[in-house]
Amino acid sequence: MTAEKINVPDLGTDDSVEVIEILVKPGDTLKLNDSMVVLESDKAAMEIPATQTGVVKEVLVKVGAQVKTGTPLLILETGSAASIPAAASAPAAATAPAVKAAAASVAAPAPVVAAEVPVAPAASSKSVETIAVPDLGGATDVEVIDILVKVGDIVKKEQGLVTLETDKAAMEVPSPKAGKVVAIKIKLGDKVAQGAVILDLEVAASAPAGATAAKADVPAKASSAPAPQVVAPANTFALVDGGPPTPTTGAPSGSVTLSPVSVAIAAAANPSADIYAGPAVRMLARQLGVDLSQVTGTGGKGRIVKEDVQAFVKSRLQNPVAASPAASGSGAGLPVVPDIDFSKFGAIEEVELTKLHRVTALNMSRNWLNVPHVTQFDEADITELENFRNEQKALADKKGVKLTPLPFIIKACAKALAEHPQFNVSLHSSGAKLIRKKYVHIGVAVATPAGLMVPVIKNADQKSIWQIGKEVAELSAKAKDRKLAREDMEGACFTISSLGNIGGSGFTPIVNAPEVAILGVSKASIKPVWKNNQFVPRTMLPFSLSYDHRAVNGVDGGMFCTYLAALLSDIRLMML
Ligand code: CAO
Repeated sequence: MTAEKINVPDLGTDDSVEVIEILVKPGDTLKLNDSMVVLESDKAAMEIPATQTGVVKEVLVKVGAQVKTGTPLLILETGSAASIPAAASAPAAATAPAVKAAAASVAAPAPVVAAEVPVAPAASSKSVETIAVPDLGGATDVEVIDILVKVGDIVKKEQGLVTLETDKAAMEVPSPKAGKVVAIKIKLGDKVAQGAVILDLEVAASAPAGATAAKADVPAKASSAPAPQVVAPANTFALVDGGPPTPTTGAPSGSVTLSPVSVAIAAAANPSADIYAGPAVRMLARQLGVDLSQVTGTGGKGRIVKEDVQAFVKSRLQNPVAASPAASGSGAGLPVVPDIDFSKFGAIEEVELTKLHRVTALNMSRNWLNVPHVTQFDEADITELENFRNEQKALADKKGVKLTPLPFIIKACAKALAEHPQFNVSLHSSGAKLIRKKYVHIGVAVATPAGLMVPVIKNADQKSIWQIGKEVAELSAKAKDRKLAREDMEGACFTISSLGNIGGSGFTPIVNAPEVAILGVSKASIKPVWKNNQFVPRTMLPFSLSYDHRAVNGVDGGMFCTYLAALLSDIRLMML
């Protein structure tokens, strides 16, 4: 064990900066890159990550202290040589790349004002430009967690194109120009670094060189090629003249335009909201399901600190009624399930959940806690459907479609939704109205090794069984290869979760809010059914319908199930 003094890394300036938050206390175990303190200059806030692993022995600074490059921050007790990364042998002032980048942007924020960079005039009135990932301060393997546009979209300058996330922060990459998206070159889950191509943008011809230079009140970085330039996204936060955070829209005179890296550090993870909080606080809020827009910041300049999030959760737990279920996403005053050291009882292994698993778990909890569920069970006599399906097998093979019962069930649900429109709604978060949908898009739960995904069959009511069968196969293959695009998974009115290929005679699916109902399909089997004064063998399909009892009452639920069973028992009814 050695005690190491951990100093403020190179901030790229001799000026003092303020310690605005201390994120660790004596006794805490730090992993590499865990945030230790938050420093704030008059231009940006930044978290200082640990450059070594170890246990905090003493914190040497207080909130409000003015520190500089090299100021001792804390004493860290470092463990065995094996647990200390190579960086530990570097001088104490050595910085992680992210910090260096952040520091550089604090010292001299690179003015990246794409629209005001003179470029050579284009030959035609339109040209296609490649938009790439901007400088991420050296970060690599940054995950694409959201694609905010699709091919054909017309985007405005500074409109978010994709969201990238490191384990420290998330940020939107804004469009450097207005234009039309003609191709998207990355997909969800891709790991990217600076220069990775995001998309191709068709833009109007650039203005002649120098045409806009006069407008720039900050020195624009000259660029010989029309390489992608990046501006700070609208509605992210810069600190203007040391004052409170102010939404930036472009680069107003006197304001500081943050580079993407400092944006990530100062205003990570929720680019749309006017929230002043660091990445660690945002991550905590995400983990606890707290909407930061509802939290009052008590830190300097109204900054939300961890204690604010904790106090918010505490108050909601003590007064669950005050929590608006629709808005908070949690809203139940439930005690937390304790973590237990299971190794006391036998061998164990800890397995990290994938991001998809974590998101699914969060959504399941949110839906389970917010939606008052009722589940009804029924079964449909699909003997004739199965006869018909088997008759079509040869044709299905010819068409290259795997004709399972599922496309028929999707089609029947689409028809049942059209006939029972009270199931094709979403409740507004105000609780004062509902939104009726005039389209019928049906989600299908697909289990993949990475987790559960729900691609959507759009306008299922207007499609043939063949089309639906083909789409289910294509979308589930895409899901399994993690190739689903955002638009493949959005817009569902109703979801079907089929365990028909697995077994079981019934289950209670969880409503995929804001939808209000979900169908669980179990395995069909031949059963004796009392008909015409005798038992006859019939193929019976068990199914269950869970619905949000705020939107749908029991009678409607019963009628929906009965109607669905009738459609599946006699598929000719679907044509009426
Ligand atoms: N009863 C009896 N047999 C059924 C059936 C049912 N309800 N549903 C499907 N089958 C049969 C099919 O006919 C097929 O058999 P054949 O090859 O002999 O025709 C076999 O089961 C396999 O079907 P499949 O799974 O390949 O195709 P599908 O259209 O039924 O389902 C898909 C497609 C993507 C939904 C499925 O592959 C899948 O991922 N299922 C998991 C869904 C899930 O995870 N649900 C739970 C989520 S909520 O916790």
